[in-house]
Amino acid sequence: RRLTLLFLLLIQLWSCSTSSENKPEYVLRFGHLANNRHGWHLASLKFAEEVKKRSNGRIEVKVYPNEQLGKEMDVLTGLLVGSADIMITGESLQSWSLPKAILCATPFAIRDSEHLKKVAGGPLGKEIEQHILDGAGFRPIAWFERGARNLTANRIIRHPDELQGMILRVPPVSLYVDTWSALGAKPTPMAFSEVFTALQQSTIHGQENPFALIKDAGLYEVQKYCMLTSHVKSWAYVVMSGKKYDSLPKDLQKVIDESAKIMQEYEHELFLVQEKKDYDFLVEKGMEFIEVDNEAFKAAAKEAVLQSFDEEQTDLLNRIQQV
Ligand code: 2Q2
Repeated sequence: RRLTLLFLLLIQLWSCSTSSENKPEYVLRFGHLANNRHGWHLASLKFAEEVKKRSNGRIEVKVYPNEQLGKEMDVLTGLLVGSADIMITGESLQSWSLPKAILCATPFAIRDSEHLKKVAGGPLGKEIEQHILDGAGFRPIAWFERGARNLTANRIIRHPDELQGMILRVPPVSLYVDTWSALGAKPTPMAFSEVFTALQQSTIHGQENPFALIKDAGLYEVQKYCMLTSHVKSWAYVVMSGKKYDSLPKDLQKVIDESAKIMQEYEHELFLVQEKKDYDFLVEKGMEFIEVDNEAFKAAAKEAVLQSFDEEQTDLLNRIQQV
């Protein structure tokens, strides 16, 4: 009998230990605004997989696409109060008293991919990341190059003069509001998850985004034309709650860092092949691509940016353009 008891005890101990192995010590909630076909989503899943593997299951990352954790601005608050832990963000950080954050998406600041890589991945990128961490407690763990933002509408616009009166959805980013106002449109800040319906109901006339989001959010169903304005070449940040990161033991912080690096590389591989595919897809769906007077857009936007920027932002912009 004693043996049986001992045996039962051992069984119990064994099952306890295996169940605690299966149960993660930390669950991290990772939200973003794209849908489950978008590269951001595939990259977040890759991150979750790497984290699980490298932490031996001690950390579980749960990914929430389509603003399921909340609108971008709300998830930023969520990072501070603990209802979210990781998210993809960028220029919207400008609204968090992070003036330097807008340099990741300033109209006509970045020339091409090569330039973008040198800036985002170099000392200026580090400076912006440090500013985001120090100023708001959001810790950038990776950055993703994005396709150029282009304007979509149901009428053709070739020159800024033709923007007069157009109600244009922009993300809640004050530089975007300032720039499009100066160009003659009526910019209306709105969360991304509301854009499709607003276009469908014509409460807004247009929006601007990279091909990837135009495709994955189905915006081509409610927008006929894509104007090749390429007005913003930007990168986004994957940020983690700094408090959450600091609360992890050192070995798990390392797991986060390593997995984030893998996620960043993986996302970039997807991005490189995806842009052309997205373009072809949109053409096939009947979207028409319109050449615009790029010089006119550029001149008007550059002036608006300088009007909107303070000294610190202008200085950073100048340094970016010297890279
Ligand atoms: O149009 C959007 O909402 C996105 O493409 C935004 O540019 C992006 O999410 C930024 O708001 C990032 O802060």
